[in-house]
Amino acid sequence: MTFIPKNHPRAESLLIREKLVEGFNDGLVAKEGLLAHGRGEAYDYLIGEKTSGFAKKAITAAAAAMLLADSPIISVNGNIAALCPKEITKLAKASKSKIEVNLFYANEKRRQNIVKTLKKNGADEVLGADRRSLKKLSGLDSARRFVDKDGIFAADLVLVPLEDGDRTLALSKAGKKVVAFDLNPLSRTAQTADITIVDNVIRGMRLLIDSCKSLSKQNKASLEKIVKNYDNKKVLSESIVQIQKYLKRRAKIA
Ligand code: PTJ
Repeated sequence: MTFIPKNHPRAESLLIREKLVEGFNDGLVAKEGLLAHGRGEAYDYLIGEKTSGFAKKAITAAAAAMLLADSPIISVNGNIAALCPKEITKLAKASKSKIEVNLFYANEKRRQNIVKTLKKNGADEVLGADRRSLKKLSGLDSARRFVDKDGIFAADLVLVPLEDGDRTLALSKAGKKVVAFDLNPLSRTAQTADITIVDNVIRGMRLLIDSCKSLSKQNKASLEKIVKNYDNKKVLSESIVQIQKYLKRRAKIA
């Protein structure tokens, strides 16, 4: 791993980037995943590289929705497997969710590497690797359409961290609630999901685990109230306004 001096002004961002590069070298991340990360970095810069109030609201609603779901599932791609494998397994436990590997750039070796990494980081079971269990999700032409019959296919809530846009709509049309992590509030995923966490998965995932743990002590009625009062359009709009304010400040016209 490249040495990043601790006092480098952008050390944190560079260290996250290194995790991706390491994930690529270890056969977890697709080449295109490195580009996707760069896009995320740009938006992270624009939201101030911190978890804002709008993301915290979405995280609370996401935790409540996951706890209320009958069969929640976390969909894992190469980038998320490289960035937060331990957090995925912790979140699965805290929210009683299943885990499924689902790739856009389908590659058998990479799929197996991701399963191994998740298991090494504490996952009991990882779906999506057994061809005999796969079914087609309708309304989708990409490789992502192949989903496990006992996993994403049967789930009532799917967490899609760091997604390309086409699948969220297909999942929604199939009647599933979709929770997404996406630093780009303008992306199709962000705009289509029921709950969009506009935050870096590196920060937001930990907060989501904590939120699931603390909300698990609450009763069903109060969890339902959190979800009912949540407004994703408003949260997305707040994130766009934050970017606008940031740019105005930098342009010194505010
Ligand atoms: O491993 P695979 O084959 O399933 O492929 C995964 C990628 C990510 C390559 C694939 O899903 C893809 O091409 O995604 P996109 O269309 O580039 O979208 C990724 C979205 O995630 C973009 O909107 C980015 O802004 C956002 N993003 C990138 N890094 C982060 C992020 N959001 C949250 N946290 C990040 N660290």
